Amino acid sequence: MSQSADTRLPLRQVWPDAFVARYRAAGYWRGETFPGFLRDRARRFAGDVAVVGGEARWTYAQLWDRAERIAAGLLAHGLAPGDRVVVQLGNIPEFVAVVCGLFRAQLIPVYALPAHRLTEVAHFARRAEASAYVGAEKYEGFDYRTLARELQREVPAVRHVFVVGEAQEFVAVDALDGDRAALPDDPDPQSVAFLQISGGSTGLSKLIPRTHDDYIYSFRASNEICGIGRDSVYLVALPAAHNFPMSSPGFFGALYAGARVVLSPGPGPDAAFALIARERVTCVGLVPPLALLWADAAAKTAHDLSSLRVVQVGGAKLVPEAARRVIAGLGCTLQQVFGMAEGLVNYTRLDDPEDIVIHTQGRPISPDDEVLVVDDRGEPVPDGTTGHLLARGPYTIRAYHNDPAANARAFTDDGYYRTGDMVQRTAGGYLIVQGRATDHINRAGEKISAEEIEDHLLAHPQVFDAAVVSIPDEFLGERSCAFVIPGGARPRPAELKAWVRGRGLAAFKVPDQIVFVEAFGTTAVGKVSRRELRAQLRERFLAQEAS
Ligand code: OOB
Repeated sequence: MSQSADTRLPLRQVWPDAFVARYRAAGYWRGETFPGFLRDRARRFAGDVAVVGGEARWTYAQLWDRAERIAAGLLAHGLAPGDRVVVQLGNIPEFVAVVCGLFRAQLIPVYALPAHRLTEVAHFARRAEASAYVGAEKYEGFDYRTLARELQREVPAVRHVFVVGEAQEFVAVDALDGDRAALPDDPDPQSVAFLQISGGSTGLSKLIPRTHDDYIYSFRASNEICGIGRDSVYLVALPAAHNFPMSSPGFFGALYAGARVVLSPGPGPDAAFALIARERVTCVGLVPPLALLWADAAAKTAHDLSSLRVVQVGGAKLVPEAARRVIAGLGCTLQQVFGMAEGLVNYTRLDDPEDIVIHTQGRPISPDDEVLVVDDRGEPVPDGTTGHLLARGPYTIRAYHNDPAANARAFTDDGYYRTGDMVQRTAGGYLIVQGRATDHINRAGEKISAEEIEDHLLAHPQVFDAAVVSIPDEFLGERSCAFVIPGGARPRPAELKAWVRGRGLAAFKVPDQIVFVEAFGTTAVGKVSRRELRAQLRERFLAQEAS
């Protein structure tokens, strides 16, 4: 048994009884579990190819066999069901095998992105009370064994490290094996299956507990909306740990359908186009800047992309003109996806008229997704008016893990999640994203909290004050700009950027631009909120740029 098991915070995601009854009666929650459906597909589609990546080409039977081997090996090393395991792997087949193995052993994956560094990974490990970490030997030139060593120094509760590739002093994932008779029965479908990382709000990333029932519903229903069946081939081009390529419909949707999952080592056309041609890929999810890059590259490529049926774009706003370019460039069906790791996902439907596909971010998956658009006082606004988006439903969480302060802010008394997004609803129930109420930067789909980066800048001895804002960017959609009041000698911008990176953060969080100012302006004295201050700085900067 894991020693800490008794003292850790329980993993919970609870809907009120009446909602549980309703979601079951409607057939959304069917009592399926990850190990349950994976075992079933391994039996039914044993010889079909499930996962392709690098040199690997695993059938459903082989994937399940690997998962069981990994599961038994992890338990043999002393992990116990309920233990949380930070998983930081790139788009390699082992990502899928490890996560399926964790599910099989009732261990709880905590998904870190490959871009995350020590500060972030340590935060996830602490918050989740993790006892293990799984990383790769190397991915995109970075050695995760070094990170693992630092992590263990900083968070000693992380007692186990498992490595894909050359493990050095750690345990190799490839060497994992154990007594399969020791594997547990399948879990309670309403129990938490994993912890996802929040993208869409302020401060440090929060942990999102998703249950078997709710998550499986979300990708099973997505399969139907996105046309995923057994003959589909789904390409994971974005980081596999992100909710979009994981479940909208993502690789889990594809595995649920008995389809083929192909992992692209990078999101760019160079890596992806060859795979599309070779594997006859039918569906892929992209963020807007990538979709534009792909649309341009498609005109020039020698690769045959004719198998592509659906290109999904989400994670950040796809403006109408960009949507037109994507449709023209890729010559297949565009599907807009507006989702969040906390739950709610909206899709334009494959048979929607082009006008809707170009101008909206879709409508919710479920008839039981309750979507409210409200003003600052919480009163519903009419269709066509911009307001705050609140959501509640069969796959939207009711609480974050281990974060009462965030829960008090992020959820209403009657259980709606405050998404932080500003939207308009059309008469047909489609949503158009207009912006957001929270101060984060959506940098090509990667979310950066202004507050988090300001904290790191303020720790620099030559920074008196700092405000981080989003600036519209032609390519990224938004880029980050830090306004800095120097304290003493003005540091060089490159120095400040290196400082932020040196604080153990993902590279995408390093400010794209640094602007030194003497003061934050005459109106920005005293009681002005950080939020107003950021807005003022942004406006002044944009006005100056325009003049
Ligand atoms: C996806 O998930 P997260 O958790 O990284 O970020 C959620 C936030 C949303 O609240 C919204 O602010 C923004 O990302 N967002 C969009 C968008 N899709 C996401 N903003 C405008 N237009 C869109 N189409 O990003 C995510 C999760 C599942 C599926 C797709 C995206």
